[in-house]
Amino acid sequence: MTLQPSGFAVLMLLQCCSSYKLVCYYTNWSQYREGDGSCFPDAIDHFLCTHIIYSFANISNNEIDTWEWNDVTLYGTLNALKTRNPNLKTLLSVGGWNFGSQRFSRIASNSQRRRAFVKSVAPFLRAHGFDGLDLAWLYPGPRDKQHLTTLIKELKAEFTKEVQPGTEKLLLSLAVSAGKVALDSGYDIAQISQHLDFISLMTYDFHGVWRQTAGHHSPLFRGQKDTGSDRFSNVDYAVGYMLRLGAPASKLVMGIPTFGKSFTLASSETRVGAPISGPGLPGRFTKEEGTLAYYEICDFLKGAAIQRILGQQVPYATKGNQWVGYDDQESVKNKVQYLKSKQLAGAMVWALDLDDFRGSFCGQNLRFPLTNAIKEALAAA
Ligand SMILES: *[C@@H]1O[C@H](CO)[C@@H](O)[C@H](O)[C@H]1NC(C)=O
Ligand SMILES: CC(=O)N[C@H]1CO[C@H](CO)[C@@H](O)[C@@H]1O
Repeated sequence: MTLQPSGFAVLMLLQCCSSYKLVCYYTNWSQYREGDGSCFPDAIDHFLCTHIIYSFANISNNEIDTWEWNDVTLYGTLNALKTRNPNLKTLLSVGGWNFGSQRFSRIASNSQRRRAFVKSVAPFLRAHGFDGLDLAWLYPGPRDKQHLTTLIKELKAEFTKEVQPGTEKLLLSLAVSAGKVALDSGYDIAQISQHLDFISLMTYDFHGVWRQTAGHHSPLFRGQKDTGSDRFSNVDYAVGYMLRLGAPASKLVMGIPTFGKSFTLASSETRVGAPISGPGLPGRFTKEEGTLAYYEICDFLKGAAIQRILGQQVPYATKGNQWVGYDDQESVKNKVQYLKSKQLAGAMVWALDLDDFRGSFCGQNLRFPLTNAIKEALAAA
């Protein structure tokens, strides 16, 4: 095969101007963490991410609404970052775990309620200075599949209609489960992809206490002992599956966690697959069993034994009866290499407030060490 000069020129053009997305979530509840855990949007470096997503907004009387008493203030703080970086895009995410799936079902399945919601979104986003909406319906079930597609189509149509001269069209994104069962039951990926600007694949939380053994929650590749349905529980499988389902690589954003999942070991065994008795102890700041922020992990690593899971290309650490699988600068860089090799649109980070956003826990005096490592790897040739 010979490369025509014109084809070559097009190729050069594409390479010269392509840039990866770095989509970063900020959570509304991180402000309430104690002491150094407390994170407000003004802690965010305005050049760190290409997109920042504020989570979560509520839906009240079928209309998009705030969640926290001070959300409007925080929306302002976040969107003020754009005065210092005019290329930064901000989105508001609606839904989340506490919101639940049922309330989304109710709205999406009824044309009047759907209409009310769709109509409410653009004015709300514009009033608060956002550039788009992120849907965090966790998770649509089999009966929601068609309704989700309709909801997305109608939002897209409304955003298209809403554009005025001098304003840019509002962005529309969707956070999607990376679990095969959830993907099969809840989403018509080929259909919805057409109407979304990007899709954030939540490629983490693959391993939890339900598996009754210690294992990494966001391994890049399948583990040696992952048989049966466990063979779907890794980043590589989820990305490949999304592409096979018809998600264009150019719209797919791969999730990278700045948190780890921890377990309490049941015996003196500490390797991957060791028996566990339950989730790990809560972190000093995040106070949730089984989950640790990267900055809490940095503390944990002092005096811990650190191992890398060779085939899965991620680290874990053990200390006493605690076991934590997490990502570090090396593993996130490696994940970025991977997503580039698949020509994906970029990386998504959950969440900025779980990275070492003060730069005071993980050494190096570097704020956002993991997100910065992702940014650098995306920018590298
Ligand atoms: C979210 O909306 C629901 C439905 O209107 C309402 O009951 C709930 O109180 C709202 N939550 C908050 C935190 O405002
Ligand atoms: C949607 C959502 O999870 N909102 C959270 C905002 O923060 C408060 C904590 O203060 C949570 O209770 C909400 O659930």
